[in-house]
Amino acid sequence: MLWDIFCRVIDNYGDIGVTWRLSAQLARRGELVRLWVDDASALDWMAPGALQGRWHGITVLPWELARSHPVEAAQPAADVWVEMFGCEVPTEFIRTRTHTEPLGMTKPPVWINLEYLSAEAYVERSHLLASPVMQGPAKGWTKTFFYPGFGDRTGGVLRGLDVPAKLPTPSATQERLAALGVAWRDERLVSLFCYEPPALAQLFHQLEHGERPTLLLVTAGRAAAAVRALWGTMHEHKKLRLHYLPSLTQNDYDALLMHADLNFVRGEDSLVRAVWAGKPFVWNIYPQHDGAHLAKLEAFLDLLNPPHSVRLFHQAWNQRHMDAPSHAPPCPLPLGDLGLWTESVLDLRSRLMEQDELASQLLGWVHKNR
Ligand code: TRH
Repeated sequence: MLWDIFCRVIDNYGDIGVTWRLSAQLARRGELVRLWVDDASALDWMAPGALQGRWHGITVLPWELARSHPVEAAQPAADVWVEMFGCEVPTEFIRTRTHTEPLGMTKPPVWINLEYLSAEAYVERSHLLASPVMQGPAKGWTKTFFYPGFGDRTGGVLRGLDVPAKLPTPSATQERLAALGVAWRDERLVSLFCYEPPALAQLFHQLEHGERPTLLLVTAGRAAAAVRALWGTMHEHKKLRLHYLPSLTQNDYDALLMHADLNFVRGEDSLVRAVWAGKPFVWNIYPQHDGAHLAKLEAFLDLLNPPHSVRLFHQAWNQRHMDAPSHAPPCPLPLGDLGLWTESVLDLRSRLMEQDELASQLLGWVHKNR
């Protein structure tokens, strides 16, 4: 089948990261994807070759083309339209399709609105709800809401083929890190991908004074900027050593999570990868102005059911500067609870392994409803 997948990048890398991952997984199953995106720049490092058409089955196209040259852009007509995260197919593009295929004469595409991931209860209630289009050129057609999620009655999460069956050996880790230009001295390995958590300074203080040396692998972008704001040009202090990573390919980033002892992740896509990596992790949830992210965080923690100390640390890690009391009590990273913490991640991972993953579910549903 031919899929038109539409993505608008709001900020950060999650919108395009999830969209790319879904496109790649569909292509791996023999589907053809036209990926319409308004800002494809992150694909340059996330999936080298994507913009040059070197990924079999996927063509990355500028969103603007679907608007400015809809007649050419819409040819051949796709079987499926996917709107990622509530973005909307350009009206001009829809109009071309409704003009050439007036309602009632030929079939409209299967039209999916793929939503954000959440562990909240509304996901099961809303998954696969139909939404009739009430206005515009496609009036009378139907979109279907597809909700990623963690339960049986949701659309599942993206997986891929690379979930490790066993832990990587130290020599495999050494090799993987060397390939990324990281010299590892057998310290505790921690990866850091975050926004600007006010608790960062406290975490550094704890790791500097810890018993075991730590190598902190700081990802490029906002995490690196937040760390530099604290540490300036310093790279090592007491028991803590920093290594600033370049922007990694998505595959290299996924692999890194499997090799680290502990991962700090954020947003949506890296959270899912952290679960697949099977290592303890801390989630920096994408903050929303109305505070709605806090209920989403709690719902996920209820699902993960980690030790109480991990829940407390998440609450501290996800305080924003404006909410953080200036004399917040110290909330240490619960390194003493790593065993139970890991167990909770592995337990969630095995529950997810039993679930059909997102690309298969989506494909199955589209096949049934064409
Ligand atoms: O970048 P994010 O914070 O994205 C967020 C979320 O998606 C959020 O839900 C959304 O509303 C907001 O953006 C607009 O975090 P996320 O979701 O983990 O996406 C990061 C992507 O970047 C993921 O696909 C992994 C990838 N990545 C790399 O490929 N290489 C890297 O070096 C790093 C650090 C990340």
